[in-house]
Amino acid sequence: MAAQPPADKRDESDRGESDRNEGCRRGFLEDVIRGLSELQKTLPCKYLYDEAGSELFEQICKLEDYYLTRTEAQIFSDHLAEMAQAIGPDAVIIEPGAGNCAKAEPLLASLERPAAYLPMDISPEILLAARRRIHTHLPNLDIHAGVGDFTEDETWAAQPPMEARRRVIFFPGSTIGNFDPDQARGLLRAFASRLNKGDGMLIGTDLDKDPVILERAYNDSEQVTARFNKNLLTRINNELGADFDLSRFAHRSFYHPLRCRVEMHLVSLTRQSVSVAGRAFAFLEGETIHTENSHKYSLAGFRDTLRSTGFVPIRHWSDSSSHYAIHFAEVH
Ligand code: AVI
Repeated sequence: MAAQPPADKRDESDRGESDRNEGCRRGFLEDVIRGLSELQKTLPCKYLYDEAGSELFEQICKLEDYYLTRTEAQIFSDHLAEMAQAIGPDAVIIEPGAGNCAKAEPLLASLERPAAYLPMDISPEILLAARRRIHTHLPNLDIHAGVGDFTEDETWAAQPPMEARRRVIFFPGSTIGNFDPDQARGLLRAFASRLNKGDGMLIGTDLDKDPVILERAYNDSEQVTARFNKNLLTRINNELGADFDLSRFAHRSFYHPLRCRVEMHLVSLTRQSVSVAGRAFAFLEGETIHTENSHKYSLAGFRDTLRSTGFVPIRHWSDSSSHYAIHFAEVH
């Protein structure tokens, strides 16, 4: 059994935990009220990932129709040695939004004398389990897990200062695609500002392609993506006392060619009113809640984005169908 703090300290830390939970709930409620009050109703995609949503996302990653995860994994396994060479020896690897750190582990194992690994994630449990697992395979690697939201300064400020020949941000999974282009540039500029000249970034991006392939990936035949999308309404019902009737909403994803993105929506199947924490929101039949954007980049377009945010694109690796790319860039 894990050691417990003394009872008085436990009360204090329980209170801290419940204050944090209450703060999170309040932030969630504010975002939901704000999003549902807009002309085009929206909900921030970060709320898709509660426990059930994260499990559904893991299932999505294994789907035949969702080519992104396996294509990225194939590129990593085909080119790991070249990536390790591009990064070079004695590097500190920083991974914002690391989750279970599964993608970093083979990379760390192929690096020459990695100086340290700094994964960041909002879930302390997932980070601790990952640290334990990596430690058994790479016992000499220094691992400092940072708990927090990687878009916030305090999460970065809590990192230990590290002497290293080079620091490299590792940002796989096409997570950058879920940020609108302005936000994506803001995030990349923030990454560059946390690094020094000559430091690096290894980042995965899904590439623009035939809309049929894209739409299949986000409307999979097993309907897992539909469950992932609708789980957001279940979460709002459970956590915010709402009364969304899931049978009156449908999942819809489509490619928007001018914006080069797949949009995910929840469509109201009838005219209806939904109550969230005592506030009523009216829906017309066919009206949607926009729940996610997944931007698709061209190779040249993403290299331009890198150049405009403080990086120099050094090289990239892709699959034979050019469905996905992993870029290595340095800070200039
Ligand atoms: C996490 N992210 C990169 C996924 C994507 O493809 O945009 C999330 C996702 N949404 C629906 N399917 C997968």
